Amino acid sequence: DVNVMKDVTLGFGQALDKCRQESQLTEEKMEEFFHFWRDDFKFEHRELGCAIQCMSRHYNLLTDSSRMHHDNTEQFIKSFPNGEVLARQMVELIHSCEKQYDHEDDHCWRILHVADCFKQGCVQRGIAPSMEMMMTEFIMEAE
Ligand code: BOM
Repeated sequence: DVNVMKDVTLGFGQALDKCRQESQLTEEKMEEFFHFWRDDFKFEHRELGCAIQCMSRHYNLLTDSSRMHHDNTEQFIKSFPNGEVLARQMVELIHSCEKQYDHEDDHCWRILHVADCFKQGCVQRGIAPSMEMMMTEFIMEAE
């Protein structure tokens, strides 16, 4: 459900500020994390992969080999309202994306490809939130 994905993204996105410095992800490359869902968003900066790695670590969602920690990720998603409706589906989608890019040894690049694959999978499954939805919620939270 798109509402669940909106909440999970905004929750996950809370870690962006903490991760900007170590990942070198400047505001020109990504202003706010929810821009991830824009139709025209390009997955081209390695720094974004590094930032997602840092953000995932912040929530303890990665294993020692920088792959998704399945149980922790499922619990993280379930910590949001109605998260249980998407948790398994998201974990399976991310895992199938990880398998496609397992040959990539650079963690930042691999995670960037996995993130792109994850987004495409969400769009195909109709669980990707619209940009309008993301902006509205983001502005409401800031007020
Ligand atoms: O192999 C490393 C796994 C990294 C997972 C990357 C998945 C895509 C994350 C970007 C979007 C996040 C939105 C919600 C958070 C889901 C946990």
